[in-house]
Amino acid sequence: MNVHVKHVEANEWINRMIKLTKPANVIMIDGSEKQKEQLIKEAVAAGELLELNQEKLPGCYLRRSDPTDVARVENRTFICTEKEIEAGPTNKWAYAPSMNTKMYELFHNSMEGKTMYIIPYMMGPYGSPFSKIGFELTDSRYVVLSMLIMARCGNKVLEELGEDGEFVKGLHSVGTMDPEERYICHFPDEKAIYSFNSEYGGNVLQGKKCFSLRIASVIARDEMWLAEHMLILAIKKPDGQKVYVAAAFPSACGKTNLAMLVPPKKFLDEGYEVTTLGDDIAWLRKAPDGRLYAINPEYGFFGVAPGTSAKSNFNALESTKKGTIFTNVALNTDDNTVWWESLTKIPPENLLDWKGNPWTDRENTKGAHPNSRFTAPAENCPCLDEDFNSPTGVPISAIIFGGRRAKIMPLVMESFDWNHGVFLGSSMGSETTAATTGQVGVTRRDPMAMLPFCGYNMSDYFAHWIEMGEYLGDKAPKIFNVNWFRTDDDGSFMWPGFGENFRVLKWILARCEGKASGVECEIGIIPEEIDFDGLDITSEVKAELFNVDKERWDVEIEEIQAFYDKLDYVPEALEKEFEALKKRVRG
Ligand code: OXD
Ligand code: MN
Repeated sequence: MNVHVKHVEANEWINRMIKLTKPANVIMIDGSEKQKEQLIKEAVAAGELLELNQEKLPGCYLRRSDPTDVARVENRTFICTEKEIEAGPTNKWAYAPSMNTKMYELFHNSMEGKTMYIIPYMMGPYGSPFSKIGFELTDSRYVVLSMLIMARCGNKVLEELGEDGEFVKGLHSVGTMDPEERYICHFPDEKAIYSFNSEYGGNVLQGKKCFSLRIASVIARDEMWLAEHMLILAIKKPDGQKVYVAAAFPSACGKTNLAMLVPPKKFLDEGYEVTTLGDDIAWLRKAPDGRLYAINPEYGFFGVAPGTSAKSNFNALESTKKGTIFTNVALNTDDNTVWWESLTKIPPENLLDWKGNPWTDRENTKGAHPNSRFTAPAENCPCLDEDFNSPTGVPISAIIFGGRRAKIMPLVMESFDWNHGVFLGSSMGSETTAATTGQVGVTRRDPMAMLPFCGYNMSDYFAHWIEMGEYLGDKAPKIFNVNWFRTDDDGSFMWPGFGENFRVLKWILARCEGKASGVECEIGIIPEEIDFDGLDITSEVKAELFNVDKERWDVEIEEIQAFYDKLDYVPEALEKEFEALKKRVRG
């Protein structure tokens, strides 16, 4: 069995992988509707996908995964290099030659009797200097159909690759699903990704976290750009001008909701509009005009279903109404549609839970898995920005960091300058919720929301950010920090969040235009005034949202120190920022 690809190196590698895995069949994914329809037909016949109500949800299917394979597995995700210091203490490292041998053993004959699908895919728009190409060779139809949503795939990609373009190698096999032998391996030196014994999107849709963050972050360091865990959105002002921002939040902080925010009516009436370019990943480069431009390398949304409703995120919900694969949500057997927690207040009567069993114990179990997902085409999104496919990307005016902090962080603040902004990103953290861990309220440091996604040493990553600031000079975006999750003494959220977050964006926008004043405090620049007009909150709450509690900050400083102490080194510029913070807080 062999195939022919025009690209000499790709051709040699693909045929070597065919020899290694020994599939019974090989199919090249061409990106055509016809081939996709055929694969869907086969997947439905094989029971891999369940066809949903095609009148209500055209082109939509339900997938029930192996129950052990429902999320990313950080303890099975490896950065494989020659030296441990290249991966650094925040990554799980493996010695590349040994892991290569392990991969060879695992993949040997792994596709026997199966079909290998060759997916040529592109991260980023066609014809863009930002874009990068990869191949994923997989024996999973579900992965192919998901990749067709999440990335630009097929013949057009091969055309862009030509005979000598660069590409990232990727091999995936479903294996036996043994969680103990699950491997998500990255070889940054070889630009290769191997994933085995999983079909979960965050692990094996290789274009996403594996390529666009872990491998791309290494390429970005070498080529002087940034590959970040960031949403991209546009704010259109009443005068028609657009301002673009990119924002990084750890998982479970409402990134998709912010990306697709609907401003309160008052602002819509004034002529403001928010449009979305991406909800998870941004690639940012200095353009010839000196500014930092961003693209979203992805082509779809891989969103968490529970919590998504017409109220919380109308645009995300609309995006799932056609051509979507739902994974591990509940099935409403009355009309063959889907359901998940909070989609409706009262669950429908006849539901099968995410495992496919009648959902009877509604008190103690969930209908949909808490990490159940929709894989939806971005083109479905009603608020998708007109520049989603723009090869040049969009100029970023502000970078926003954020997390879930009950007491420490103000609703919004601006950094004093780029290096201070990098310090904010490097020390950012988020408090765990009941959904993520048994221990509630523990701060997990997650610098730039990249802790699980940086493909190299975190210290070098911070140094790269500092260098990017020098490279961009006075054209660098401003950096902000936001926190939607401040709580009062009873533990209730003080800020309404969701669409009301637009008020914060509006201040950020005004700061970027030099039109709003701020007040310097110990930890950053907070608003002198923010547009709370029409919002029912007391002046005490308003003040509390920006309060800097010095005693708590004293503890926070110790915690940041403890995190910094775990790193191989802290770049001098960040040490300086940290010392300055200590002085401001402790006097
Ligand atoms: C995601 C994540 O799935 O960040 O996007 O975990
Ligand atoms: Mn993410």
